Amino acid sequence: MDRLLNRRLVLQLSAAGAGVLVAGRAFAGTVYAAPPPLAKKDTYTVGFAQTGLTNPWRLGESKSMQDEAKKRGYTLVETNANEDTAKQIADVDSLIAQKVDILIFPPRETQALAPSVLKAKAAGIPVILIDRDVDHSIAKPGEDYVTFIGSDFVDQGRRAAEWLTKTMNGNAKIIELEGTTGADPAILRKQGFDDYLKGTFKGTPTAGGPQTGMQIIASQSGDFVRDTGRKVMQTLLQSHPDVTAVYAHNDEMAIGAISALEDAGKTPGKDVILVSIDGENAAMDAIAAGKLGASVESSPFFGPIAFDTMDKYVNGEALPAWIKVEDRFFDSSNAKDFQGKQF
Ligand code: GYE
Repeated sequence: MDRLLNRRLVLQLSAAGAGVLVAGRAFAGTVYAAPPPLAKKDTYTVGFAQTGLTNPWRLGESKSMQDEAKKRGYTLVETNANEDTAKQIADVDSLIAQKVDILIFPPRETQALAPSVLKAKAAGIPVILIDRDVDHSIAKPGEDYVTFIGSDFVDQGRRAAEWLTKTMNGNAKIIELEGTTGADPAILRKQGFDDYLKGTFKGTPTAGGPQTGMQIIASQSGDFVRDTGRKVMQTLLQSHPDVTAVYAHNDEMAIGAISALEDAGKTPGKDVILVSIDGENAAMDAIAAGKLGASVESSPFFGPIAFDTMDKYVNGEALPAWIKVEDRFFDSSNAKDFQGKQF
């Protein structure tokens, strides 16, 4: 996008005295037709509103952001929402009030955090979203925020479904453990997986059409949390003792499900085949032990790419609306090589 043109539009809009409506509240002041510019400086204060620090993935992401900020001599102001969406909204408000130079953060829920992106824009603070995206009907990349850096969640779901279909020879009774309700990865990982089985996958249609033998017998949120995954699995096992496969939207819930299966006297990897997403250390161990079948990678190491993107933005480089992170795949053929090397 042409930054000069953007500045001209900014001037036009501010001259028109336009206001902006954010979640029903009016904001006066400058309205940018593009994300607010960020001037070249020696150092920056970066606001990083983390969703929580309750799993290895989040800890890995925070460390990656902290390490990279340190390396560049930038100040990182990190908040912790303790996996509470209302708290993350308040955290972003407070980072805006502190007038950080830029906000880089993962919106916990795709709709709930979209107005926060618009508020930052109205306050003249550019936003880069990492790992999770907001609803584009409320806030648009390249316009309201700089870009989204993250994985192709739909494709992660598709890859999990493809692996499971092959491994189960097209026949399975599946329990799906969904991530946080309203979170971009939970919505899209479900879409990719379910659509593959229905034969309605968009983009890369399934060669074999609908997988009629692959039945999702229950699908419930485990909030991306290990112990919640264990409890949900424990409950679902009572109504669905005939389960033969589990698709968990992250490794932590798969590991919780493995405990629940073992408690119920089942052998994970034999009686029930599990597939999940992330690629954390505990998943590598579970794959090596034959309990978890496979894990699609979803890397938490956003520090280097997030700060590189920020520098590109400062330099006026054109950026795509989505900076896609490529994901590897872990199964019994390679998990041993990654044990202890992940997060
Ligand atoms: O898969 C999960 C975490 O937003 C992509 O959130 C991320 C997901 C990740 O809690 O483990």
